[in-house]
Amino acid sequence: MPANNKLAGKFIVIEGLEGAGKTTAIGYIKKWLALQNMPIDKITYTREPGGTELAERMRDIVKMEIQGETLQDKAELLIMYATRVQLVEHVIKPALSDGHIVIGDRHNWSSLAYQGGGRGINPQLIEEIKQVSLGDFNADFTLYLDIDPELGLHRARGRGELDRIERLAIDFFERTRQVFLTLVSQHNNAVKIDAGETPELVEKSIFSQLDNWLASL
Ligand code: T5A
Repeated sequence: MPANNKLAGKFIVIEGLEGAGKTTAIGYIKKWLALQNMPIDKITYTREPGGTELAERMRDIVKMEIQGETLQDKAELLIMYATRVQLVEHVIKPALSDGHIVIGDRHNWSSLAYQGGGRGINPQLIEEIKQVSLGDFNADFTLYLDIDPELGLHRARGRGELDRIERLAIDFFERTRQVFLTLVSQHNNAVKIDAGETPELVEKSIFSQLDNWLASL
């Protein structure tokens, strides 16, 4: 079967800390998809939180700081799932049904890692919210870009001012990273990429992991 037929209807997710290079990696995946003769109009890109008009407005709420009122951890978690439901139902599922490949900049693992690991919310509670809101909907393949949080935040600072979450203490990101590492070790359909390497080496690793995954389909 031609590669582009195998890729139709698949959902690839890129996960990682801030500055890991997720946005940059999307450019590499775009190049790889062109090599597989995937038509441009059959590729859908998403980002979380966000990706629909309502979800983008909720993203603004999550990113902003309001004087005198703290966004509660559980409220933050629920907003993440509210945006995800909007995106999955309005964009991702219709695109997959239409034979697109969907490339997601973050998905469910970000909630387990940031709200579970970083904020310390019980992972069982997160799993229950995930089941209620999304059921068994999951990524087909996850590329986790692993980076030392200090380096990631240093890179993120280079592209502008840090937002509400990015200004948290480094141990928040250490805990977040640990959950990502545990998740990648528990899933056969996920791989870890060393995102601390040069862009050329990261691109090479992503190409080789995508080649392996494609061969397994
Ligand atoms: N969040 C999100 C939750 O808490 N729970 C959730 O459920 C979800 C979905 C989203 C925030 O929300 C949180 C996590 C986040 O705090 P965002 O803006 O979508 O925020 O995501 P960020 O991770 O903050 O996006 P960044 O732009 O910071 O990171 P990227 O996309 O990983 O990095 P990228 O590609 O923009 O690269 C950053 C810089 O590094 C350079 C790039 O040129 C760029 O300047 N770079 C490299 N430099 C050297 N070597 C390399 N290999 C490089 N790769 C990239």
